[in-house]
Formats: sequence, structure tokens, C-alpha cells
Amino acid sequence: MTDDEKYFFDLNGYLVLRKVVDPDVIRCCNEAIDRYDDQIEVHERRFEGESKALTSDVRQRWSDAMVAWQRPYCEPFRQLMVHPRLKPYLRQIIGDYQMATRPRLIVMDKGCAGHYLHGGQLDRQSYSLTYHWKFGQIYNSLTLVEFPLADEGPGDGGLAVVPGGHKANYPIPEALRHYEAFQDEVVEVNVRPGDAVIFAEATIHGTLVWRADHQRRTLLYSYCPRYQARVAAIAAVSHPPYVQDLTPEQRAVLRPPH
Ligand SMILES: O=C(O)CCC(=O)C(=O)O
Repeated sequence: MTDDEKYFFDLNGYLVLRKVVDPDVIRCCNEAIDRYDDQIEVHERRFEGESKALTSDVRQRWSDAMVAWQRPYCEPFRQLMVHPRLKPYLRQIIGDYQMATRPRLIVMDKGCAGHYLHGGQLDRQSYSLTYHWKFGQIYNSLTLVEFPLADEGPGDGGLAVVPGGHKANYPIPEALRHYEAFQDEVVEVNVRPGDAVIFAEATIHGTLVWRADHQRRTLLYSYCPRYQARVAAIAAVSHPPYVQDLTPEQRAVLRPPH
């Protein structure tokens, strides 16, 4: 992680890295999603909350089963657990790290509902969710890496952030949370397949209604310090057969906290 990248991550709470993932891996992810499409279910949660600007009858579909899909379909999702380009970033931002939850897939069709904006120091009071800078170093807890599998261009919607929101000390104005005002403060993160977005969970972020004709597909990988657990004993409870089948390096990021 360069000094410039550290500066901008500390300033904004997120970084966009271009051309991180090999196009073949993206292609294999998309083929696997096509193959398992009928198992990617509508999420029951109304992520838009009370927002009138982010709601729609078209609902988000999610899966967290990709790493347990049959070979070869699980393979690209497993590879992304410990991507070599991302390791130095996660180490710099978190220190010794492990996966915090299972990797997640979000699928959104045209008109699909978004997710209200969340983050900031008050939404994220737990030490396991906060951002700190101390002794010349970044100490971030829950850290997300997002891998888009489809274009997210200007006006398409999808991932959006309030730069610097990880340091916000006051409550998020409700109209901002619901994306019903202050839209100029919100940056739609434009990315292409192969890019990676790293952001602190504390950075105020959410999802804008998906406006593009093509389907939005994005992967979220979450990491936390080795001494924390977001999901109790992730290796023990998450698809045990698949855990046995991982490489030692992949298994290492699923160990319980220690
Ligand atoms: O849709 C996205 O990319 C962001 C999703 C999100 O904000 C979340 O899952 O907390």
C-alpha cells in the first residue's frame, strides 16, 4: 500500500483498485452464478428501510453459498478469499486478519431496491466496527472488499459512499440515510469487473437503486482482526465439508479468533 493510498484511505474511508482480478476469474464467477441462478434467493430484509428514494418492488437476491458450490463452480470464489494483490492492503489496514463472514453475492435487476446509508461513529460504536488512526498507523476493524462482476457506470446505481463518513461523529441526518436529500454528498462508486473496492465498514455507505439494463452482480468479502469474531467460529459452522476441502492458506483466513 503506497503512501498516497494510505492517505486517501484515511481521508475517505475507501479505495478503488483497478484491474485486480484476472478476467478469467470474473468469467468463471459469472458462469457459476448462471449455473446456480435458481438458488440465489430474494433476501427477506428490506434493506432500504423507510426510504422512499431507495425502495422498489424489484428485490435484491443474495447468496453466501458460492464457496460451497460444486467444483469447478466454487473455485473462483475461493481464490478471491486470499487474493495476492489484496493481502498487503488488508495487512496494512487491519493487521493480522481473518474472514469475518462468508463471502456474499448480491444480484440486482433493473429497478432493484437499494440499501439505506449506514456507517459513521454512532452507527458503528462497537470496537469491532470502528476506524482508528493511532501511532502513525491505520487500525480498522471490519473491512469490506467488493469485487464487481458487472459494470457499475455513472447513473447505474449500486455501491455509494459518503467520503470521510468513517470519521463522522454526529448522527446521520435521516434524509441522508434515506438518500432523500444531500445527494451531492454521496458518491456513486463507478467500477468495472476486475476492480476491487476496499472500504471500512464504518465509512457511510449503501446501495443506490439499480438503473442499468444489465444485471448488477457484486461480491462482498469481509475481513476483521484475528482476535475478533463477527460470526461465531466461522470455520466450525460454515459448511464444514467445504472447509476441509480448502487450501491451507484459504483455511487460515477462516480460523476462529485467537
Ligand atoms: O450493495 C453494495 O454494494 C453495498 C451493500 C451494503 O452496504 C451492505 O451489505 O452493508
